[in-house]
Amino acid sequence: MTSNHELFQRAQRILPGGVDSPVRAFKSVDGEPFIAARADGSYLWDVEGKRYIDYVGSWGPMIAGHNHPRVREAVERAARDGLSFGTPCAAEAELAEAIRALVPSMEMLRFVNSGTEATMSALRLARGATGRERFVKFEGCYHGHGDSFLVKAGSGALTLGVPDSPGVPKALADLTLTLPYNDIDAVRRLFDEMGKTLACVIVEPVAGNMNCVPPRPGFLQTLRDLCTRDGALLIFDEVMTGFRVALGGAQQLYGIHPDLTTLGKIIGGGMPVGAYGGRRDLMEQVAPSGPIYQAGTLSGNPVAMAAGLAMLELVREPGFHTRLSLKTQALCDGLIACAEEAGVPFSANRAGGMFGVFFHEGDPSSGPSGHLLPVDRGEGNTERPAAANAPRVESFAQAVACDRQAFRRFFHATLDAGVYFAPSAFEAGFMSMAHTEQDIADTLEAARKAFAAVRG
Ligand code: KE4
Repeated sequence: MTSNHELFQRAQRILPGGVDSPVRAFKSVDGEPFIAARADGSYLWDVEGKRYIDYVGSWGPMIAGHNHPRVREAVERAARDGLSFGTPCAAEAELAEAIRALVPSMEMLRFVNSGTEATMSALRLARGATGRERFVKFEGCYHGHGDSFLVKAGSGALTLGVPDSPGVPKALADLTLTLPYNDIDAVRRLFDEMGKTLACVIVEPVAGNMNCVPPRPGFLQTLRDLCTRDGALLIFDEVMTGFRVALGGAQQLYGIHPDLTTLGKIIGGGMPVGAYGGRRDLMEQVAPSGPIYQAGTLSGNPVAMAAGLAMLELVREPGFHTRLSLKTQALCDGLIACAEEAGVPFSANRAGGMFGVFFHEGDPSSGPSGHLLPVDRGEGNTERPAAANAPRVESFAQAVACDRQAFRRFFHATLDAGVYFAPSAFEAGFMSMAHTEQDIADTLEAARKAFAAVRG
């Protein structure tokens, strides 16, 4: 039997870092990744046959559990008719209509092959439609690896961008303005100064790439109001939150109507699919109906569309998101209780089927706390959390200040016990409908021991 280590060694000789996406390499938690051999339901198995309860779920798509029979059978059926046509196929409009039914702000949309393509295209559309070049993103938010997004806050008063990766042209980075997430005053100041020069604001409506950080009350509405006032477009990047924090995504959960939305992950059911869409007057400016160019060989691939259609059927089932939220709540409340028992300063944020765990420096007497986001009771009837459950972590600066070494120890202790959390203190976790009460009980048993290891 080939070992995880041998296969990773082989991969490192031909793939940069041995991976096709950096976070998979375990660089921020040390150690080597396991090599997955198969997945089913809430579990992954590595090549050595070890089973893991999986809270990464392929970084979001596996909300119904891995290898769901209805998705797999849809893929098998579609594949029998051919893998790719390069012509229109009926499933594209079918899936687009299914998405619009759940996300009505997407009056018209275009399929691409990843979240990165979706955000790159939405930004080009915003720039083309407004004739403006500058745009705003938020520190700690990730919108894929398009050049304009690999930019961090500059030191300048105008928050001019600084490339966050070699290869990103300074001239392009200068057009990206970066603000602190959840900082309403900073947004107001920037808009007062240059709102009428902005093409758009792009935001993760629940941040999932600085760990899980929910929007402060009023943050998203302020973005909406100021974009409307100054003629900038509001882009909700719902690649992660779409169909995960609520059936209609964060825009349904928080009642905000963006001009454009980007999607990915869940809408492909595990196959490579992204989408961008929104106001019809904007989308009709995309080629070939308009001059703003965007294209893709495998966009709208029939097999991927079939997977997406099957997945949306599953998430539309009555009570899906209520049940998913309750699973996430059981996990987070249990982790908070285990941390309290061990005297580890800890907090957890959650939103529907996504969550984040934070290890705090310093005095355990500060105790753990949790942040309850509105729990969607279905039909958008969300129960607002009591003010007492204010989030412990609601900014990038607070997330960065957390104890990464403690997270590393927790991550490896739970991994050794067969529980796979995201291999980074700055990633969100993902619950699936396949996770059972027993899975959560087993996870909490492993966590109880892991918190003891963190305490040392
Ligand atoms: P992809 O190009 O990876 O399909 O999507 C990019 C993207 C865009 N917007 C948001 C809000 C995202 O979270 C992502 C991708 N998410 C990461 C997880 N943090 C994907 C995992 C990875 O990079 O390997």
